[in-house]
Amino acid sequence: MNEQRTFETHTAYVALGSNLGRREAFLKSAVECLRTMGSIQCSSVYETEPVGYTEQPPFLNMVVELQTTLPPLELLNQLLAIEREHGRTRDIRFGPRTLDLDLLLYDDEYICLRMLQVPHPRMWERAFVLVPLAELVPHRRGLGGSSIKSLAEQIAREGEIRRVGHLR
Ligand code: PH2
Ligand code: MG
Ligand code: MG
Repeated sequence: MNEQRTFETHTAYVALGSNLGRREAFLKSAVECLRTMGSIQCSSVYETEPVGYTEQPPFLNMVVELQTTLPPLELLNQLLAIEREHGRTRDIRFGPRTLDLDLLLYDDEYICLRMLQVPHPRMWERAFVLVPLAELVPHRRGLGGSSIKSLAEQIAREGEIRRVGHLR
């Protein structure tokens, strides 16, 4: 992995989630922050049942495609800074949060560092990630060589993920 800044643009996919407070406002504000880092394209927004730690409110989730010149670790640091600016605290693992920004994919790179793993190791089992991601890159190959679209269809269960529209 080359951590030097170049003028090349890279394509990154970022998952956004919120389940505390003004969820939609947090997503909107985070999207505006991402827009300052490059050009973006947004999936729809979905309301999703909590996965993992289930004693918490439902989430709003979406995915953003970002064209950026930032190398992966700089991008990660920016994402963590945006989370902090939106009142994110880290109490319960997988627990409620005002804003979660997870780097899913960065070009076709594999990154395996203590603080950053790309592709995101849990993305393949999460409908709240794969369904919005499939809107942006349905034909991209994912785990086991299957398309993101077919992986999303395999795990999306009715009632657990519901499209609520686009951010305006
Ligand atoms: N994030 C988690 C844990 N569980 N469930 C849903 N539905 N959406 C999330 O974004 C989410 C979750 C940890 O990051
Ligand atoms: Mg997360
Ligand atoms: Mg996170």
